[in-house]
Amino acid sequence: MMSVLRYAVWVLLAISAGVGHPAEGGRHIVYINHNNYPSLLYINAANGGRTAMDTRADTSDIINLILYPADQDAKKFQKATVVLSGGVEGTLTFTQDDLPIGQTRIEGVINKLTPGPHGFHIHMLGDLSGGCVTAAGHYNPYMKNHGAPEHRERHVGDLGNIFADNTGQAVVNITDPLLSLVGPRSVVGRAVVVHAGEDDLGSGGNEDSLKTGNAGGRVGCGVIGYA
Ligand SMILES: *[C@@H]1O[C@H](CO)[C@@H](O)[C@H](O)[C@H]1NC(C)=O
Ligand SMILES: [Cu+2]
Ligand SMILES: [Zn+2]
Repeated sequence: MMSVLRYAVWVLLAISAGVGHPAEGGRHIVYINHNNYPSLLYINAANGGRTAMDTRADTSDIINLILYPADQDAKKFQKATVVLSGGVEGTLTFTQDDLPIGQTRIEGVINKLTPGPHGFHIHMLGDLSGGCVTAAGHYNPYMKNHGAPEHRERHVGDLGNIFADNTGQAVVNITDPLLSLVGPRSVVGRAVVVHAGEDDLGSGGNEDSLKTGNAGGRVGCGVIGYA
């Protein structure tokens, strides 16, 4: 059984090996997330196989099933980094302290921006072979409209705006409940994109506002990778 759990399998359900709670040896966590009723099912082998359910705020519309073997180091999946290029300069760090569904923090500094607000998103692809444009559209696994990060109707990749000061520097320190570094909605391998203009957060009153936020061209991008 344990050797089977060592391999990640991606089907309709994602079974992700590699994150564990060594201090609680023998415990496996099965995370089931279904139709806005996410739940955490603990199967505790060390406790005679007793199970417990827990629910947390989440807006997923698909089923996530993640099995965590107890003997691997979760810390491998808790940090990611992005080096931005394509006009702007900067490095961002992603941290998710409470895998697999805890919030993710993005911290860093971006330079060489024009002063003012800039749309800031995760785009679907990590393909920057044609520049930032080949990162494709906003990462939107649940097929929602574009919106503000605090809205329920939003793309997973919608992180609002960052704000550059008069020197062109933006300090980023965003905590987002929907971003994850593991599981079916992981952003690892996808791209951060910084836009030339302000994201209207879906309130622009036109069709593009509900797709892109009318944030304009792409002035910087980088691929998110585990760190
Ligand atoms: C980001 O904000 C958090 C919470 O306010 C704080 O603990 C952290 O130190 C901040 N990070 C940076 C790089 O300023
Ligand atoms: Cu974007
Ligand atoms: Zn969006």
